[in-house]
Amino acid sequence: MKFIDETIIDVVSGDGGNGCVSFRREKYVPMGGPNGGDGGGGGSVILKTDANLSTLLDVSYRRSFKAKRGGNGKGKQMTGPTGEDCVLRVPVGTAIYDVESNELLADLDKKELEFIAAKGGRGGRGNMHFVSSTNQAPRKAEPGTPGEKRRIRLELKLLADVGLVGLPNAGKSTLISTVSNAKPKIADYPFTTKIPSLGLVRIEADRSFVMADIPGLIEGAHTGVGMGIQFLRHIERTRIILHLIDPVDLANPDPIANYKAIRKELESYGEHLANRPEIIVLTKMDLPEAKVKSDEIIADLKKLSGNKVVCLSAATRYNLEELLFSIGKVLF
Ligand SMILES: Nc1nc2c(ncn2[C@@H]2O[C@H](COP(=O)(O)OP(=O)(O)OP(=O)(O)O)[C@@H](O)[C@H]2O)c(=O)[nH]1
Ligand SMILES: [Mg+2]
Repeated sequence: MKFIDETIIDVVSGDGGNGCVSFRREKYVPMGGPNGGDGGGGGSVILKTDANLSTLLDVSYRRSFKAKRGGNGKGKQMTGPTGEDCVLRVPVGTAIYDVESNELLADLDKKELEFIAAKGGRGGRGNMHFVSSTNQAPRKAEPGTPGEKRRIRLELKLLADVGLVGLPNAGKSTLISTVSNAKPKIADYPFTTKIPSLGLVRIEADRSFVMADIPGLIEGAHTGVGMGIQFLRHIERTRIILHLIDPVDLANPDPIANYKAIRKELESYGEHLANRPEIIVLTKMDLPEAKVKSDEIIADLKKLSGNKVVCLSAATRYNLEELLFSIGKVLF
């Protein structure tokens, strides 16, 4: 189980703009004094925590992040424009390390925290600053200081937001492998999944979450039957439970009874888990008999659970968007 999301990026701040050499030109004033303005400061690369994110997916899509250069100063004491910062949004809990020294630079453990990963260069001073009693017409101005360049590693301990539960063969691993980067083993025999896995799911720009796939539960799991309920601890802190039901499970032909059996196992694990928001997912809708069966039971299942029921096919992606949308509504 990959507990840590990690990515390495290059951050480059903007150079400061150069100071300007310029002199006043006015009618009837033969020798105007120096009036070259300062260069603008370069932009910084800033990491900022966002409570809506729970993975580093958005950052890891790009390798390098660059802020803008400051503008050069101009005559008439005009300061150059400040370079725009480059702001990266990262999830709360992101730790930042310098790749070269492996030093921990910052631990962004609260929301709306900022860390300047590369500070923008300073703008150079224009020649108006260099007047002295011996030099009334300085031809000197400073160049801006260069921006910083640094390679950093972002590290995030993953906590699952969404947990998948259901009988063996319900289609849990197939679902996580369809919507996320997780690639668990999938097969048509029970208890294919023996260890939990985590997947990162992206639903739109700046919206991603962590899904956990765990081994199937069966009736009596809380007494140790099958693989037991010990794996429920991996989804203990999730914010939603997706309860997957195969409506045409040959080994367990009554989907309503299946639903109740799994609910009983969740309840025996603890109220906190049983009271978690739940979305029921009827799987394998590409099979005609699954569609027929789901039409028969959907009203009863809604009434019994009081929860949303989504009919889904991971194989054809039927209603996959709708499911992700419903998850997004609970999470964000
Ligand atoms: N036709 C069809 N078959 C599916 C679909 N999703 C899963 N399956 C099949 O159902 C079987 C079980 O799928 P898994 O994803 O391994 O089920 P699981 O819930 O992870 O099972 P365990 O790990 O044993 O608990 C496999 O043969 C899958 O190919 C689907 O959308 N349509
Ligand atoms: Mg599985």
